[in-house]
Amino acid sequence: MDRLGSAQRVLVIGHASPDGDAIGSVAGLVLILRKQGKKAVGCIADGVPWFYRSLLGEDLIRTPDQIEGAVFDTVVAVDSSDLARLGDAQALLRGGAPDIVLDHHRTNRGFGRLNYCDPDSPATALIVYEIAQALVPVDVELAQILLLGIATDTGFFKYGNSDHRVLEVATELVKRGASLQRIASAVLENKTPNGLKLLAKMLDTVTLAADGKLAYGWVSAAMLSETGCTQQEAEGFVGEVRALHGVEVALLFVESPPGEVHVSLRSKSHVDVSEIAVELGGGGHPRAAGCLLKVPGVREAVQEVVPIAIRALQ
Ligand SMILES: [Mn+2]
Repeated sequence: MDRLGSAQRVLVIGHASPDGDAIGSVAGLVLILRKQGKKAVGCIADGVPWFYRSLLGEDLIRTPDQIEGAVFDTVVAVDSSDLARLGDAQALLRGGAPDIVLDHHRTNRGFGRLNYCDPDSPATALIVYEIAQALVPVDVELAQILLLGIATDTGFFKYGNSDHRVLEVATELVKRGASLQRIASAVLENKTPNGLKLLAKMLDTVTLAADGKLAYGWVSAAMLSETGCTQQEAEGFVGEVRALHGVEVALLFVESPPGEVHVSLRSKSHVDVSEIAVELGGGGHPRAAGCLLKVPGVREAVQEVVPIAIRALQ
């Protein structure tokens, strides 16, 4: 915190393929620093997906090429468990490491010069809220962006991490003018007709194993090109697989670009899927984790990951 206090020109980086918590934490911290009179800007490798854009100011988060050459005295990485998660934004780091890491992933590798990681915090945005409370007034703009991070990382207050503290903070943010309805509409009601066609194709692949305790499905590069979709449109598909009654572990394999397969791992009650993800070079939380495999295709990824998941269920 002292380190952040002395900073004057700050770059805040979130992870590539950002979720609501990455966006909320980056934009929230940038707003706090600007309210303190500092120069601050956010950066996310792939930029902000279109459906989040109605929820935050345009000048808060840039892509790496938009801020190349700018000078910062402090770089903060948020909601990211390791350096590789920053994607192309790694090029902006001096000496190959951020000055400060703020995170809540149990699998955080401590890749910053200073590291603050609270695995008991349901969202990095909740940590940012605590920073805001100590430093600046939480106005409607800041409240909205922090509620985005908290709502999305708790599955809109239905995951096991939605404790009374989360609901109290959410209540406080709503009191300050944040709209849960706007967030839910932007995040959950953004499907395209092509995205629904892709979902239908994915549902067709769903396979059960381990006496119905494991379910997995996939999206191949061919399925993406046949439906004219990007990987972004498969976001959330793993939740459809986990929704099956009796399933403890759900896996979704997404091949994009060809030669790379993103694996999303989810569990319902007791299997720690972050251990599986770490074994495969990724990271995450006990109930939600991910990893990236360099394999020829979805079939090879399934062959590699499914036996590990079956073992974890035994
Ligand atoms: Mn998070």
